[in-house]
Amino acid sequence: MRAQWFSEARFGMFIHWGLYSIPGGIWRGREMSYIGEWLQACFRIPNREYGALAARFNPERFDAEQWCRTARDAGMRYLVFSAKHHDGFAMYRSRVDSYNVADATPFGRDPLAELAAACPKYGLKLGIYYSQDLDWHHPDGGDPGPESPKNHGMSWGNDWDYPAHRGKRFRRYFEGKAIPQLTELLTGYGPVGIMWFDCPLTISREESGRIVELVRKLQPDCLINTRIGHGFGDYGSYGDNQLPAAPPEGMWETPGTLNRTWGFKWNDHDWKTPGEVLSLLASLAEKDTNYLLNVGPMPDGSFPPETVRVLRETGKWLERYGFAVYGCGANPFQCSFDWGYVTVEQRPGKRTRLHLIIREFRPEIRLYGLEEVVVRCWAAAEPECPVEFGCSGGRCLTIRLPERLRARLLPVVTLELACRNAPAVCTDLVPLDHVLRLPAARGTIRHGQREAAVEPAELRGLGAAGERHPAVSHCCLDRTGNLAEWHNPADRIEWEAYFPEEGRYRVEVVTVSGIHGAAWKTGQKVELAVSGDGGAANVLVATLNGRPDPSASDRCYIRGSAEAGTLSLNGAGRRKISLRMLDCPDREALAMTLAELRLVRL
Ligand code: FHN
Repeated sequence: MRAQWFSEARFGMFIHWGLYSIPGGIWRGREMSYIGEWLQACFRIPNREYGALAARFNPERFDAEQWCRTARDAGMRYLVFSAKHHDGFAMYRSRVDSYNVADATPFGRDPLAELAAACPKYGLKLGIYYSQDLDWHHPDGGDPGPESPKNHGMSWGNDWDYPAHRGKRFRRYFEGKAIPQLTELLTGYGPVGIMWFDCPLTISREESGRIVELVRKLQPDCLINTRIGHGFGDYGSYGDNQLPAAPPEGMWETPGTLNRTWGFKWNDHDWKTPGEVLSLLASLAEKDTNYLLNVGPMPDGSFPPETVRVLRETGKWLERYGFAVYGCGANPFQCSFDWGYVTVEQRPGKRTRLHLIIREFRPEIRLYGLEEVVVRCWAAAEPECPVEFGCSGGRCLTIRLPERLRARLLPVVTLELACRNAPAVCTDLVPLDHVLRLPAARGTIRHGQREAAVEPAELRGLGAAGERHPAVSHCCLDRTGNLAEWHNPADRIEWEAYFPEEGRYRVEVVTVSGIHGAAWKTGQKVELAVSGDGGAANVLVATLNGRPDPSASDRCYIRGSAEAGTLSLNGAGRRKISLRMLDCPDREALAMTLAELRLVRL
């Protein structure tokens, strides 16, 4: 299978490097707050001035082998290099346009050619980023025009050098620059593993399709991400730094920043710690999703020292625990766990293994619903130490974590099962450690009396360029497994769950923000009804009053939660739980994206 390497790889290096790396977020003494590679649009720098940066581009420390070695030693299996970003400056030797790194700079070399030569030596697949739509240097580069929403107050297209929107003919750019440059990239650099496209804002369906055909013709094994636009592509790109809530269908990838920018910025020191990066990697691995982690090299061609430090740690961890990530499948349980992550390793002809990647140490952890016999349980490479486990009633498996794991960074405990195939897991939702988690992705969504079917077309494929969801009349499960755009009082979500004990429960509504909104937005009035076992429904009406989740580490799609009061349940048993939006005071600002409902036993 041509995509097998991708699903096994799990971890790749994204590289944003260009003229923008020289000013590094500061232009004429003014500092930008947005991502560094958007410098030209942010300060509306004319091409003549921005292009003059080329005369200063001479990265004497650039060493393609060193970059590839760092990626390999970090445990990465592929690399995606920005051959042309929105500024239109080619970071390779282009015969089509002299606005390129080899012809316009004193450096005079072709970094892409050097990377293409180095990648195979370090076992890396080469991927190429190409901004197929936006091109601020070309007079006809993609421009949604003055009427369209801006990107953080900036124009998507170059309306400072080329303000006459009506005169722009995207076709001229497409035929004259994009297609010829893509042909160069696909013919001049050996095998390309991925063509990574971005921001399909104005490109037509026919044009996206043309690019796909070109890639297929010139490099039949090359994968294409869905940001090519119009539903094309071999694998899905989540939004930047976006975390899916549940394993998706098909192959996916999340591109993520190590600080708050893609292109280098002198003053961005908000680095994720190795623990945060590894948690994100494990969280994505348990959703069967790859992590494309960004590096923004400095103007001298070296990686920022903080980047190198973090990558060294990911490398150490993956050397020890990579077996729990590479080639492993998604968490088979109904929920994710507060203590960490679960992946499945299926080995041809051998017993299946479950790997528990522990983010927060607890003396005991529990798994509910495993319908397979556990043969053996151990903690890897400690040196290997046996781990006690036992059945604590029903389908609940208790695993006692050895004390010596407490001080380790995300240690891994492995359960070997008797089965040799995908483990059977029961689909019941039950409280675990006194918390009943009801993920949106496991609920049944109803629009009035109707059960909601699939994601409506308006929402499909969104998020690639950080777009806001368009106004839709009903909520729906989005591609990340969250219930998005909930403002309609006719909508509700229902779950069936089993309560082993009666008692009082605190109700928490866990939400997630898009990049435009706060997750803990408050003011929505919701109704929670719990019914079953013949008795009258137990109803709670509450106005949400939320707060951000302090442990949210993704910094972009931030989770938050709101308490909705307490609820008493008389008697144990099976219950139907239904959550309804009674009133959403400001649909534009307060539409809710529900991640899960939590009932915490008091
Ligand atoms: O606008 C770009 C941005 O500069 C960066 O390249 C990211 C990486 O995923 N993609 C776009 C925004 O989503």
